[in-house]
Amino acid sequence: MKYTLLTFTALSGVTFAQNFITPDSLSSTATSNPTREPLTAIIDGVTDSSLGQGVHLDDSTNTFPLDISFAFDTPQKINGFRLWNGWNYPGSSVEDFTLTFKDSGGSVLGSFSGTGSEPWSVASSSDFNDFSFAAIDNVSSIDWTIISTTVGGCEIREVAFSAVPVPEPSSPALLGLAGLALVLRRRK
Ligand SMILES: [Ca+2]
Repeated sequence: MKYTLLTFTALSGVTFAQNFITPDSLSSTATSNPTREPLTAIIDGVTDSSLGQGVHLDDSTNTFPLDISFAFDTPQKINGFRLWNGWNYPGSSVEDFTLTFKDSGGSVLGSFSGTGSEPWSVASSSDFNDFSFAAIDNVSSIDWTIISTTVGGCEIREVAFSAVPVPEPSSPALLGLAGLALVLRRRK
């Protein structure tokens, strides 16, 4: 029975929930509507549709495709993208886009293409587009190319990326796995 307990410990310490992180910085030549907010409003951690929490990139001041580059202070293993698409003006959001993942030297590690969808009404914090893909390791920067938009540009409240957590050596998961390995060795 002791063996069963150790096995359970190993499984209970492993978490499969997605862990969303905000990029540490961004750069772009895009121009946010001057009556609205700076581009950094899409990585300020605020996802609701109140004024001041998102950007409006209209096609009178921007040319699409349009690039926004995100950077992380430490390399990340990325397996998902969450886009709080649209803001408080239904009919203006990101449609086709590409994400290009790069390492700290600027070499391309992989890419992902997706299509955003417009919130059906004024957007709420829980109203986002989720995209999942095979994990890409050692990502230091991500180029987000917005290829097409709904009507006359797009509004974006926030972006985040799903990062695969690196387990701490002292975490219950590793202790459990070590215990399981010990039991398997003893069983031989
Ligand atoms: Ca925001």
